[in-house]
Amino acid sequence: MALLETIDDPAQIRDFDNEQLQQLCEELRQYIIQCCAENPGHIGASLGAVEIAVAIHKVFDTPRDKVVWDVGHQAYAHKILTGRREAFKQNRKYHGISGFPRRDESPYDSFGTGHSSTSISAALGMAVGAQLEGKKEHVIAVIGDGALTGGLAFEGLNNAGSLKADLLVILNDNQIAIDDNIGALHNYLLKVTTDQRYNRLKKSIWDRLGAGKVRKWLQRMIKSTKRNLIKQGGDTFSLFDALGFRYFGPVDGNDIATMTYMLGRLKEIPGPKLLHVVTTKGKGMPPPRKTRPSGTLPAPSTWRPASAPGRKATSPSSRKCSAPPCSTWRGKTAASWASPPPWPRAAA
Ligand SMILES: Cc1ncc(C[n+]2csc(CCOP(=O)(O)OP(=O)(O)O)c2C)c(N)n1
Repeated sequence: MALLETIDDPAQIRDFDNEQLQQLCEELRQYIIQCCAENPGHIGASLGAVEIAVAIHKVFDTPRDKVVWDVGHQAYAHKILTGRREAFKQNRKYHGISGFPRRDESPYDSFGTGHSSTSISAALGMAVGAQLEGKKEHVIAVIGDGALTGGLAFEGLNNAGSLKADLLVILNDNQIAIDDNIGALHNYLLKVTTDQRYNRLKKSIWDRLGAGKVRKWLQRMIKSTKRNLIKQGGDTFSLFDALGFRYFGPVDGNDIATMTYMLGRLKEIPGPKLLHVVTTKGKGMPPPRKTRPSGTLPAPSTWRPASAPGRKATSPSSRKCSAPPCSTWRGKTAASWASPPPWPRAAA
């Protein structure tokens, strides 16, 4: 932890080069894994968002610039970087720090979270407030593809797009929420991230980006060609544009060089913009089991908190074989507990 143990304030990383940032990300991952092994928490979401946190604190002048983490369960790297490295050992413990951002815990936690889908509206309020006070502040909302499906997130997008506020939304797309994501928005994002023509174009654009006027002109031209091509290509990329946002991405959200580069550029662009990043939930951990516990599902009478009397422990080795997703699993368990309806069932 050579680098991490020297950092008590994110201002210390602003001069880091990509190599140092990369090392810092690796150290953060190791530290999160190490601490969560002792003291469990939202490890998967936070491991996936390490580069997002590092890039934000590298590029933006936090805490003057504000970052709002949706739900807040993915913000462990942010907490560790913002003066809570040692305190993180007591994450979620009695008298320890909260597992979510809290305004009374740190000036870097600009919004108290826990509930999902609130970040865009909260960040929008901050951006409009700064504008009214004539302050030059950047406001960033980081929201997952799961939380984006919440109605309040759309209310925020709708509002921000019409107010033309200076707001950056980072959409952290790992294609999973608590369980695998489903629904039309999920299908839409999948279409965006897997569109090969788009990805080829995107790569050629970003590869060409660099200094020099000719290059800049070329970039603009390629960009507008890309947009036109995309628009002609159908409705694939129109959702965020239609809501008044400039859409950028998809880019690799676990690549620190790409992330700092993109955020550095977006910092200069006014108005509402959305950066779509693709990340891997649980990055750095061994691959999760493809299957879920089955057959070991405790009978309802034993499905109680670990400390409750009568609970049966299920050792990891006894958990094997395939089973439905955990939402189905939970639903079925709850249904099995429910009393049969008082009226007679219709004959099938
Ligand atoms: C209002 C509300 N409903 C439900 C939840 C439960 N919840 C916790 S995290 C989460 C979404 C997680 O998915 P995503 O936003 O994709 O983030 P990821 O964990 O994949 O990074 C939800 C719905 C919540 N926190 N608040």
